[in-house]
Amino acid sequence: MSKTVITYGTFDLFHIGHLRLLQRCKALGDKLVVAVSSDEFNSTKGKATIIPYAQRAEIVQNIKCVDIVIPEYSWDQKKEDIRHHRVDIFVMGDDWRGKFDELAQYCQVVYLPRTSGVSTTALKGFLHTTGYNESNQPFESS
Ligand code: C2G
Repeated sequence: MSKTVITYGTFDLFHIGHLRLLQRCKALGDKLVVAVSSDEFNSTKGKATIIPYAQRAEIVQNIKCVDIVIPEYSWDQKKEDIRHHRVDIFVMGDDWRGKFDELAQYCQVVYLPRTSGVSTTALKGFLHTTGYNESNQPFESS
């Protein structure tokens, strides 16, 4: 009986913590659906993305353990996503522990320990303190 896993995230400046999370999600089932936050939704989280949604989604789609990428437009779409994709397990890193427990009425809810020592915020801070001049323009790959 195949098992479908779903997880949500921005995946900006994709790093090893994101990869490890996705790999561990996939290890819990057979099919992995990843909802990538749109730039607009991400700004409601108080975070400005550096890498535009289309590129973040394409990077995540091309990761070996990822089967389907969908956009995340709002906090409220999870229940519908779980129904639509017949999700068995909802997974988030444990910085979100407890925040999505209400989804336990629809599927199993799992919080996995984060990978220590790396975060997009830390990467941005490192670039800033080492002289990277944070511009407000989104990064446009050449
Ligand atoms: N993560 C991790 N280890 C890190 C950094 C992140 O395991 N060192 C996990 C987070 O816990 C999350 C996922 O990687 O489960 C994606 O992290 P972000 O891109 O920061 O996503 P976030 O902004 O937390 O958005 O509706 C839920 C939100 O969209 C989650």
